[in-house]
Parts: sequence; structure tokens; C-alpha cells
Amino acid sequence: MKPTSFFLLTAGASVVTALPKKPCPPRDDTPKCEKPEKRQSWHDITNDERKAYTDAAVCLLTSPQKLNKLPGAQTRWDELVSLHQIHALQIHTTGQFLPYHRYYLKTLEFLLRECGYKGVLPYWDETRDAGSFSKSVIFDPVTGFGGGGAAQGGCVPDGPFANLTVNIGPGFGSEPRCVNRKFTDFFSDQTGADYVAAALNNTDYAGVLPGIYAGPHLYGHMSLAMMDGNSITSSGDPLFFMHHGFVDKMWAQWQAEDPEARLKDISGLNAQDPDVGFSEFPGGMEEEAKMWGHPSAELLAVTPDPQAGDGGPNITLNHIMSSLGIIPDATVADVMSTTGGYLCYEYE
Ligand SMILES: *[C@@H]1O[C@H](CO)[C@@H](O)[C@H](O)[C@H]1NC(C)=O
Ligand SMILES: *[C@@H]1O[C@H](CO)[C@@H](O)[C@H](O)[C@H]1NC(C)=O
Ligand SMILES: *[C@@H]1O[C@H](CO)[C@@H](O)[C@H](O)[C@H]1NC(C)=O
Ligand SMILES: [Cu+2]
Repeated sequence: MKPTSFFLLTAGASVVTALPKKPCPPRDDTPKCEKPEKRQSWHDITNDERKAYTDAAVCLLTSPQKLNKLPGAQTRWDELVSLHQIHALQIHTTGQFLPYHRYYLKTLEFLLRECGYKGVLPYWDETRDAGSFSKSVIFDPVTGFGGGGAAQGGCVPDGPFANLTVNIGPGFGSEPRCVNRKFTDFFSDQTGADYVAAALNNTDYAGVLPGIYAGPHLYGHMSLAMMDGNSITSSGDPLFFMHHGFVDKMWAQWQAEDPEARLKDISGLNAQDPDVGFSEFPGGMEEEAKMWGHPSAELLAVTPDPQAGDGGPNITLNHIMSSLGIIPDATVADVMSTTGGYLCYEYE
């Protein structure tokens, strides 16, 4: 007889009968998702809804930073951009790509709420503008994001973000620059419905991840060249999040085709392979660093451990994602489903 049982038997009948017959079920404090929000394409929301969104984004671009710890960040928007900069070598060409950018959208949503935004996050259904991005309604100078600059580095000429400044980037630096983008419509062909179908034509995460990443995701970036097309800090242009809503939708759509398997399927590295770096550039991390430098000691000091929760180089459902204090950390498991409770939205 074990000592604890002995104690219970000798301590009296009332204690024994008070013991539960079965172990209690684990306490479930995951919030429920009963009525998922509907994320709609920019095409389908009203002009008032569009304005509410861009107003809140302008508010973030013009509000002071709050965390006092992200190197170079002067505005609240810079803090959001800094997150992408700090995580850049962990969340591109790695298994973290889709979950981290999903969590990054939730971080954006939290910040927009600080600026009074009450709507649902919109996204950009790029399939509707494939091949002629520059003509999309999303670039309307009055009701949209404004147009493209005249040359590489050309500031957005009109719309709500004209003349606004981002201080994070380029690359691992921090210099004030205008919000800028430049269109090359030709590349945007590959965000069309056929290309999306081909990208999603994979049965496991290991297949769909490069399908999305090197397919419509990459071609969208090439067509838009947001913030000089800089891979580390392209999220300085608010348009980035419309594009990444589209990317997130592709993952959600693929997951919905076989939820039982795909809501648990995660694989890949949790940080870039030094020999590969970004898959779209040759030469590996060292060679690519010529484009954007290396993270400074100051940046490295606030960079999370890429293996947090994983205990090794491969990503797991237990992987911990951080927004460095903007919203609480979350695990990959938390964001696998857009309707799992931690998240509660669907794409229309
Ligand atoms: C941007 O700033 C310049 C110089 O201050 C000004 O002439 C221009 O009208 C501004 N553009 C917009 C779209 O606000
Ligand atoms: C999906 O892949 C299969 C096998 O590789 C191919 O036969 C089929 O045409 C593909 N479908 C699409 C939509 O790309
Ligand atoms: C990481 O995943 C790869 C591919 O699935 C596998 O070959 C490798 O053994 C894994 N490494 C570790 C340390 O678990
Ligand atoms: Cu990114």
C-alpha cells in the first residue's frame, strides 16, 4: 500500500467519500468560437468601412511607440514592422511562415482596436485583380490605399498614406522612409485562381507551404515591391496586411478541404537553414545578408529563441510565437484553426 492511500484510509471516511470517483476532466478555458467573424475582400466592403480601416492604420503610423524596447521604433506602427524585422529569418522559408503571419494579423487587429477600429479585418482577394493589380479598386486615392510610386523607392503619391513615414528598415536598419510601393503588373498574373489552385494542390503541409510561399505569396510581393520590395521590412506598407490576409485565406482554404488531417499538420524548420536562407534568393543566408545586413546586437538581444516550445530545429504544434509584448504569446496549435476559439473568423 502506498503511503498516501494509507493516510486516506486512516484519516476518516468523510475524506474518502469526498474524493471524486473519476479524475476531473481537464478544465477547458479555451474561448469558444460560435459566430466566426467574416473577413471580406476589400472589393466587397463599403466606403465607410474602408475609411474606418485606413483611418485606424494612419492613426498607428502617427502614434508614438509604447514598448520602449524595439530598436529604431518611433511609432506604434514601427513596433508592428519591427516584429517582422526581428522575426524575418525565422518566419520565411520555414515552417513558421503561415502560423506566424496568421498571428501577425491578429497583432495588427489588436493595434487597430487601440486606434478605435471596430470592424473585421478585411483582406484583398487578389485573384480578382490578377494580371492588372495596378488597376485594382484597392489603390483608389480616395477610398483605398493610394497608388504606386513612379520608381523603385517612389513614395505612394496619393491616398491616406502619402507623406507618412516608417522608421523600421530597410533590412535590419532603421531609417525614416516614406510609405512606398511600385507595381509590376506582369508578376500579378500568378495570383490568379489557377495559380492558387495549383499552389493548394498538395496533400500535406510540407507541400502546400512552398506552394503558397513561392507561388501567389511571392508573386504578389514582386508585383507590389512594398517598401522597396525589402523582404525584411515590407510590412511597413499597410498594404502588406491585405496581401497577407489573402495568403492566410489560402492556408485556411486548404485546411478546410481536410480539416481532420490538416488542422494538425505542421512541419519544417523554425529558423532558416543557413545554406538556403530565403528560397527565392540564391546563395544562402550569408550571401543574402549583402542585401539587408545582419541584425545588430541590439536587435539580437530582443529576438526570441526560434526553438521556443519545440526543443529542436523542427517546428511543432507547441512552438511559441511572440509579439514581444503587444499581445500575449500564442502557440502554433492556437492558430491552426481560424475558428478554434483563440481565433474566430472565416474568409468570404
Ligand atoms: C505631401 O507633402 C508635400 C510637401 O509637404 C505636399 O506638397 C503634398 O501635397 C503632400 N501630398 C499629399 C498627398 O498629401
Ligand atoms: C494537381 O496535381 C495532380 C498530380 O500532380 C495533377 O494531375 C492535377 O492536374 C493538379 N491539379 C491542379 C488544379 O493543378
Ligand atoms: C526534422 O524533420 C525532418 C523532416 O521531417 C527530419 O528528417 C529530421 O529528422 C527532424 N529532425 C529532428 C531533430 O527532429
Ligand atoms: Cu513576412
